[in-house]
Amino acid sequence: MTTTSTPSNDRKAFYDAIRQQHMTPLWEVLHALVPQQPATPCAAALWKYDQVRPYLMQAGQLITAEEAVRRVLILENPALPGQSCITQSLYAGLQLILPGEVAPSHRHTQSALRFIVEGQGAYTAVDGERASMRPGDFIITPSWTWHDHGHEGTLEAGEPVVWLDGLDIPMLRFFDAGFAENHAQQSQPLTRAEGTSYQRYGANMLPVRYDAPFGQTSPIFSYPYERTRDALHALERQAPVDDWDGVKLRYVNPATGGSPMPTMATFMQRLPAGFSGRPYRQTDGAVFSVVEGDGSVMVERDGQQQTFDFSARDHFVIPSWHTARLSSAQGCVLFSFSDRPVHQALGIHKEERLS
Ligand code: GTQ
Repeated sequence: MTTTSTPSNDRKAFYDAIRQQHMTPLWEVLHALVPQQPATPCAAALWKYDQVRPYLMQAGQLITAEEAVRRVLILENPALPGQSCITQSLYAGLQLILPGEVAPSHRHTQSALRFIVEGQGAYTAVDGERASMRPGDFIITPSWTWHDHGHEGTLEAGEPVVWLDGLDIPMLRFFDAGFAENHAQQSQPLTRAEGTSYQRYGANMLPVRYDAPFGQTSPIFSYPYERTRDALHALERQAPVDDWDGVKLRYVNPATGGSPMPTMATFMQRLPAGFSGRPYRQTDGAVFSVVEGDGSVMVERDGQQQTFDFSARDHFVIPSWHTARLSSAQGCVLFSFSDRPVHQALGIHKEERLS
């Protein structure tokens, strides 16, 4: 039951009186506090890369990576302007690094993922080891690990490198649990050869005395696209394709089978050519980066329907409990991330696959 939305004068006077005591009546807000189903303030949205890219390059002329610390254009949910978030719990941005630049080393309790969108020649260094960035690679920065980004190309021959940053910034803000500090050096000292972590933890094997170097976070910090892509394409040829997802895999922490980070799950999916997906909705709002190909997503909530046509390097967000239906005429590959591990840890994750 909801109460009347226009309280009587008696009640208004009462509310004014109790406000002095920093109290407010539950019955005026109960229906909003405990909704019958998720009622996110977020909107579905699409960022077309050909419209976004010129601004990224303009940012490259306006400020250096060093001065900016991180030269990023935040993807803000259009319904939450000024809040630096793409959903209520997730942050997303597009970061640019130019040949010769360094984004100085720091660490923070926020976990980060990088999904490489374009360009060659950049690297990120995490906890003493570098990972080269190639388009489609998924890289993580575990909570409280030193990280800096750089580009080894020359101004004449190098390419700009752009990646999607996904962080749990709003979650840590919500919990008031954020800490950060800067490294004494621009680039942290390297203590391991590139690829060491992948050899150690990424060959379906683990060191005999596995030491969980990053706690619950995956010890692999670069998941190369080449392997993911091969897996998806082989599965498309030789195994049944899911009617809702196409061929969809989740990235794992190989030591636990859980998500690569405690707060964020990541996925890669292939929609075969001619795929026309069935509708689904989930409590975890998800952010997508289009890796290859093109397609469309129909998003619906409360009878309001939108269709986004996407192509490679576009980004879009499907908020909580919005019904989505993916399709692709020519086939495509989609990376996505969400806060699902938190929903699952709390026992509140819900998914509906509709027909
Ligand atoms: O690369 O460390 O987009 O600290 C936002 C905050 C990137 C990063 C962001 C960050 C970073």
